[in-house]
Amino acid sequence: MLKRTHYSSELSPDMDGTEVVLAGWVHSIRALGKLIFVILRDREGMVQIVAPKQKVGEELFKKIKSLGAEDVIAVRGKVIANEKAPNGFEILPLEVEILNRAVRPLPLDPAEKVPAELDTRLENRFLDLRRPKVQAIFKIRHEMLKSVRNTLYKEGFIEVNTPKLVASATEGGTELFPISYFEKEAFLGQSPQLYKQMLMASGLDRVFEIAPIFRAEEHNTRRHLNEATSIDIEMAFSDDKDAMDMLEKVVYNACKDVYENREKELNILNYKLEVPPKKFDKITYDEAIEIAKKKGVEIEWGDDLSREAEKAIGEEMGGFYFIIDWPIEIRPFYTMPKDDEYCKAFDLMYKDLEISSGAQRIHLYDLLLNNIKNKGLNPDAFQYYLEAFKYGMPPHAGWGLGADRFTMVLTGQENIRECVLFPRDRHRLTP
Ligand code: AMO
Repeated sequence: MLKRTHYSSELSPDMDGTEVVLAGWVHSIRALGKLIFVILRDREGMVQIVAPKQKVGEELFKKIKSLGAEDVIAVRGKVIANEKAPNGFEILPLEVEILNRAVRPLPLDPAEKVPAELDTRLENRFLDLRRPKVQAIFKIRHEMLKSVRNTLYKEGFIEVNTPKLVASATEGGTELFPISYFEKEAFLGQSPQLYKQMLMASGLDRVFEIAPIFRAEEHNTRRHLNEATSIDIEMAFSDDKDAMDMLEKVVYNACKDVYENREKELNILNYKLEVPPKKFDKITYDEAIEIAKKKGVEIEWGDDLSREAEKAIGEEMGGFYFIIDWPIEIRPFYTMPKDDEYCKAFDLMYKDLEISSGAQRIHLYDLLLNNIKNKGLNPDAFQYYLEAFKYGMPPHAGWGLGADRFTMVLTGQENIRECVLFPRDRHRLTP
């Protein structure tokens, strides 16, 4: 097999005369009598191959002519500078290896001559992913994940992996996916919450995990998945403000890295990403409710923010902002109270989209046990977790940042499914 020497993006007119090997898919082919134009597409872009019969010879010409859309090929050829070619150069083929043929007609056209509905695209996701626009989203997602890891490594966080087969719920409100675990009842993990906290008692001190969370949400929205990826952190000897500072750093750096390193992909998506200021505005829950009320949304103190409320608040605030000081009743049992009514929880919003939730946690055994009881939960189900609070648990705080929702923000997508390779929603379990 011919071995690739360059991606298409690594070629330029000043390489005129250089012999290279390219590999990829036939994006399009056009035969004009004794001249064939093939556009070869690889991960990094496209390149034009021009085969004049008289130069490449009868045999190679015939082989090239036999190619069809989406066949996989490797081409050994010469870079020829040509002002009229798409990027100022083209490839004169010397050898073509047909690595695999594609069955035609294709269920989806990666060349995008025929537009397709999202459902059809997701059904044929491997083909859909060949589209530069779709690949751009996942390159940006990759850049974000790399940036997040780099920031957290720099801040002294240790990357961990916690179990996803679990015995109890953590986030009140959302439903669990039950599974059969031999003779026991078990569930798919909604959040690494309890494990992150137990690790604070282990002395690992600062941990993070990037892993799936499973939510049996019945509703099919543009912001919810049944399997999402969560970027979770927990930091000991820290409070809610420290956790928010860390979230600002992570989000700011990711925006900056995507802006600086993925200009090409942002252009393909035709999206103008703005690097936010280093510090984000903070409003209290009470202020958020006032904004929503002022804009005519029906909402009472103590209600969670409805979609309408989020939209109204997002319209007023724009960009990234925190909502802090939430009523105790609407936050999970592990959240540290601030006083009798409010707790040390926060949400990070981007316009009307919640992208992260976090809090300072309760590190005191008695208070935590009381809270579990007050929320109507069974303390026995949390015994293994509660133990960690008896023998030296430091104060701690953390957050979960939705990787899929954050990718929506970084790529300007309106539907979360666009930001996930193989989304799981109410109606989709394959591919
Ligand atoms: P929460 O339940 O708010 O908090 O989730 C944290 C973030 O994860 C993302 N997210 C989702 N994304 C897509 N589809 C879903 N169904 C979905 N559910 C959640 C969101 C959300 O902001 N244990 C806490 C975090 C913590 O306090 O550390 C938790 O899970 O972006």
